Amino acid sequence: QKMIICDSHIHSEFSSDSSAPLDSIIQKAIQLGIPKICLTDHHDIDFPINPEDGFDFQLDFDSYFAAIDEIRHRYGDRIDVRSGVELGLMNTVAGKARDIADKYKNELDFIIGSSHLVRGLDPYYPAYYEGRTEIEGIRDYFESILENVTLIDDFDVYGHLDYVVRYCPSGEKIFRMSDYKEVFEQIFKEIIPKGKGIEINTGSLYKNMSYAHPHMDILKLYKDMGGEIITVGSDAHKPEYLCYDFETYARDALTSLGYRYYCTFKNRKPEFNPL
Ligand code: HSO
Ligand code: ZN
Ligand code: ZN
Ligand code: ZN
Repeated sequence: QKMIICDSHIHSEFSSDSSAPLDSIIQKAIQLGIPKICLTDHHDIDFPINPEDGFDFQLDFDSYFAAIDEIRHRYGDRIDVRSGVELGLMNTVAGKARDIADKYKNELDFIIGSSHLVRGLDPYYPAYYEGRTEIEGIRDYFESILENVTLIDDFDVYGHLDYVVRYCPSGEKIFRMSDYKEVFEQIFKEIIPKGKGIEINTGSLYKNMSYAHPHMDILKLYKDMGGEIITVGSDAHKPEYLCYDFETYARDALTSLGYRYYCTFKNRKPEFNPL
């Protein structure tokens, strides 16, 4: 029985927007039978605190690594627990991203670089789309990713490439690859030669979307341009969503595009696992 053996995008109570105890996540992973898991709690560099929810998305790295150590002692005979981070990137944070990757080079197995903010605005909040068309808002997000990957090297895969589509007022139907194709070509031209990847993120499937991030046309372009590094993550913020739709969606999505492997990371290096 084949299975995708690792969830590489998971949040616990160390993320501002999750209250899931680390222990509950690991217990769920063991129950699901996966032999590895990579925790990727949020750290959004220079995130402006939102007064409505008070979330600051700052990770207390020392407590996080200490808790992971403790979890490894408790469950290490049953599951391989990797420590990663989902690093929120912007064009202004290159130096700080480098500092984090350097400071924790012995602790971090994996860094997802993600865009949660474009010029200080999070698409999650309605202000992001105010005063412009949806296509402009979406384009701005993708162009900011291009800027980030040009300026910043301290990530292994770029997270949920079309996160911005999840929150656009008229929903996913507004996205057409032809409106943005040349931006993605430039993004992939930048990251593929550096050995950096992307992820398939099934988190959208238990929210409001019919497909996982990113859209199949984006996954296909990465593959067609020679990209080979792809991780699989649920973006679960609760144990119940661990490995969500991995077998019922992610595997078929990847194999239908001709992907034969997905990656897991240890010490910032990819391991290739058959699909
Ligand atoms: N960055 C979160 C979404 C969020 N933004 C919640 C603000 N609050 C994605 O996990
Ligand atoms: Zn989150
Ligand atoms: Zn994210
Ligand atoms: Zn996430």
